[in-house]
Amino acid sequence: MGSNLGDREETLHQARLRLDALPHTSLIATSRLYRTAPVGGPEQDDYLNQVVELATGLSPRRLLEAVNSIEADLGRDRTVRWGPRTIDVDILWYDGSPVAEPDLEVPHPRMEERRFVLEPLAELAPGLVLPSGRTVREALARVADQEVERVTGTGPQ
Ligand code: A4P
Ligand code: MG
Repeated sequence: MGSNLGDREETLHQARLRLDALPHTSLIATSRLYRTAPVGGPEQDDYLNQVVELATGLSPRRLLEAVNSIEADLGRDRTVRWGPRTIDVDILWYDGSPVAEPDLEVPHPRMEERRFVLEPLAELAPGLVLPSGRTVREALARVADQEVERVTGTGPQ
């Protein structure tokens, strides 16, 4: 998840609550929050990024629909690709079910190039083997130049 508009911590908190409240779904692990420099898009503020793990009975497709409605609920306005957003929730990984469709690709095709994804993901699943054959930990070592900083605040995560 990523947010770079408005009260970013509160938005991530609301997104976690909504994910946990989805049918047949519960939130089982959350990374800490990371303050990250924007990758791509126009000049914009830093993001807060977080990775969460869900146990779910929803299919990848149903999960995407649910996630899209959570984004809409939290005020996501899709005008600029890679532009600033109150909330972006992407499906990075779905156990056992790769999906390759025009509007849904899992594992997320750009996750390996992005420290803002890999750093929080490494807290939850450092040994996960990505499509390149590298583990999350190995992929992370290759993007060390991107600016990412763990948020040390005391608020809820
Ligand atoms: N879509 C396809 N696969 C997926 C998936 N695995 N999970 C489709 C979620 N959605 C998926 O996404 C466009 C369409 O992607 C969706 O309608 C869905 O059908 P979007 O959220 O509307 O637009 P976007 O996020 O601007 O585009 P995109 O291509 O998903 O962007 P990225 O590559 O995910 O990058 N920098 C920092 N520091 N932190 C960030 O969080 N995020 C982005 C977005 C760019 N730079 C960033 C961050
Ligand atoms: Mg997205």
